[in-house]
Amino acid sequence: MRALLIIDVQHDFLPGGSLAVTDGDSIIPVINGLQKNYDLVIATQDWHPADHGSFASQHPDINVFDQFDLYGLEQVAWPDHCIQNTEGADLSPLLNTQLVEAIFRKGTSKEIDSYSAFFDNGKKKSTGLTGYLRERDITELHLCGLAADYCVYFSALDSLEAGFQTAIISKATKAIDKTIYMDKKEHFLQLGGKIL
Ligand code: VGL
Ligand code: ZN
Repeated sequence: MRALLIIDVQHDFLPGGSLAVTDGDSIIPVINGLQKNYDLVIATQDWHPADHGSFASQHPDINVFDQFDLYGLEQVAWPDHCIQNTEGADLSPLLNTQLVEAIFRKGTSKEIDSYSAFFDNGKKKSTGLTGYLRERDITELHLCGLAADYCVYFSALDSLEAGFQTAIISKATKAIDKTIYMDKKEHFLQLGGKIL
C-alpha cells in the first residue's frame, strides 16, 4: 500500500505568509491531482505556540535566519509563523482535503523545533506516524508540500529510516533555499531515497 504525505500547505508558507516559499502556491493544483493515485492521503500542520523557541522574536540578540543554539540543538531563527489557531496556520483552502484521512500536528513544544512529521528535531518524541502507517499496511511513502529543504526533507529521511520506500515528488514541492535543498537532495538519494 502506498501513501501520500502532504507537508505544511499552510498560509504562512505560501505567498503573502510570514515565511513564504517562492511560488509555493503553484504546487497546490499538482498535489490535488496526485491524491487519487494513493491508497492513503495524510497531511501535516506546523502548529506552534506564540512563544515558540524557534522564533527570532523570542531572542533579543538573534535576527531572522541566523543560526543559534536552542537547548543544545542547532536552530534557524524563523520569523513568527504557523501560530496555533491563527489564519497563518490554516491549511490553504485551495488544497483539496476530501481524501485527507488524518492531519499530524508538530512543533507544539516551545523548547524544540520539529521539522519532521515523525519526530521532533531531537528525536525525543514521536508523533506516532510510523505506527499509524504500519497499521494501515503502508510500505511506500511519497512526500510533497512545503518546504522541500526543511519539513519535507527531514520527514523523508525519517521515513527511510523507518523502512518505508520513500520518494519526494519534485513537481509537488518547493524549497525556501534552492541551494540548501540541492545538497540535502543529494544526501537523501545517497541514503536510498527516490526523487520522482
Ligand atoms: C518549516 C521552517 C520552520 C517547514 C517549518 O514546514 O518546512 N520550515 N517551520
Ligand atoms: Zn515551524
